[in-house]
Amino acid sequence: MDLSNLRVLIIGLGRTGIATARFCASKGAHIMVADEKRAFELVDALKAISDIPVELRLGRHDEEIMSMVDLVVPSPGVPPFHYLLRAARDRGISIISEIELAYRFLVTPIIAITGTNGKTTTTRLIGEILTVWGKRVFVGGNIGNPLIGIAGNDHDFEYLVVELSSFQLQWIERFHPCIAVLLNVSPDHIDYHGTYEEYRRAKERIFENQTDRDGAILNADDSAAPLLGGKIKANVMWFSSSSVVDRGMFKKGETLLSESHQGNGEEYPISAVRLRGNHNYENVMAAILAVRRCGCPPQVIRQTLESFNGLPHRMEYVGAAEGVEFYNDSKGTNVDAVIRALMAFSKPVILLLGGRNKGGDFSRLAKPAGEKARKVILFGEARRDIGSAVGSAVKTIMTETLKEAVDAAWSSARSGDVILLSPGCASFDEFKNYEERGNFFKHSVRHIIEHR
Ligand code: UMA
Repeated sequence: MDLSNLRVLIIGLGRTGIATARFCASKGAHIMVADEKRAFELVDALKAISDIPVELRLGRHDEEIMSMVDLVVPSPGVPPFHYLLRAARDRGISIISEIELAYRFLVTPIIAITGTNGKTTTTRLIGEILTVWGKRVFVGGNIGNPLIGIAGNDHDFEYLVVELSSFQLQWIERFHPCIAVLLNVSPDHIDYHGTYEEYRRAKERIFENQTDRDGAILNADDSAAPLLGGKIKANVMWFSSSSVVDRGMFKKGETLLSESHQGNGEEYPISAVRLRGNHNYENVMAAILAVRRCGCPPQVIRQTLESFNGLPHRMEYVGAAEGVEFYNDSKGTNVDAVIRALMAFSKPVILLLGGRNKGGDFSRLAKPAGEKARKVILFGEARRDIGSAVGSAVKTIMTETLKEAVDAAWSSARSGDVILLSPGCASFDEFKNYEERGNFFKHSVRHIIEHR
């Protein structure tokens, strides 16, 4: 792809927009950057591009700018119905995501991971196993370091392990991973995609450009996967935490077993895996299938699994006080993640739920919350919506902020309880992101532990 003198409109000046602008500038494109924010809200971002020639369009602007554009690269957070994207479509202007643009300049094999939940854990685990094996690996994407950051500069890597979101996949054309993993799909980001079907369609595009030389890894417990598996051109491998699969991996008792048509199975004892919970065993199986396809020896995998601790803000143990344990699952921003988190505990749970509603169907929480939670503490913008969906199944307490929710949880906890922040919502009503929310929770918990 020749970017020289191409007129590129980048929408959004966050991490993706900055990296894309820098890359396009290095290739001699004419760059225009549009962002809804004003200059005073973008001070750091503007500093990050101050040394490259960029035409800025801040705040809301006229769709007429499209008459000056050959290519549009929207940041992931820009929804498909955004007025500038609509205007670009109407004029037949090409729209591609940053991962698609990066792909055109990459030479290293890509292992791509998507799914509603577990993608960061699986991405990091694959990266870790390959690194322990001695490979030179880039780990990035939706994790926080955009793929475009290494475009044209990836010759020294042997694998690119990339977490992808539906936002990034919806604007691909040729993007082609040699191994693609779809961990699971459950309703999320409906406010952005419009419908669950659109969200799912975007995720499934991860397999779109694969050929019979590639590997596709799918969850056999996902009811829509058999139909999808039949349409994929790549070699499909399955994983399941509930039933036997004939090509791939499954959980049997306390062992993760792999099966292949050749009958040369392998065993990975769960006792040697640090991560806990069926959802994590699924992530582990998907990771094992991916690295085995790369030829990584089982002993390297076992060795890595014994030391891989998981990630902050994902079912992270924070500490205990007076027999009450605290867990931070701030990354649990959708209903399915909350259900998975609840299912991992056998002790009574006091669940902290709330934040900004992303269009989640909270009624699905009523049954699992009724079974597993002794109380649900509601907070944030979505508290009333969630309260009316789960209130008949479990005792709820209404608070406004996360701080009040933590205090209410601690006041009502008894020895033997688990206090779990798994909010099922986005954080943006009160925090910058889920990390800031999780750190705030951990700080509040440590304060309780130290001052009780
Ligand atoms: N903006 C507009 N108009 C809009 C939307 C956004 O002008 O309609 C502007 C904002 O004012 C802001 C900029 O765009 O200045 C932000 O762009 P962005 O929201 O795409 O954020 P980035 O900083 O580029 O981060 C993105 C991903 N963000 C989202 O998908 C929302 C990051 O994933 C990712 O780490 C980063 O690219 C690098 O690839 C975060 C995320 O929450 C972690 N992802 C979702 C998830 O995991 O569930 C998909």
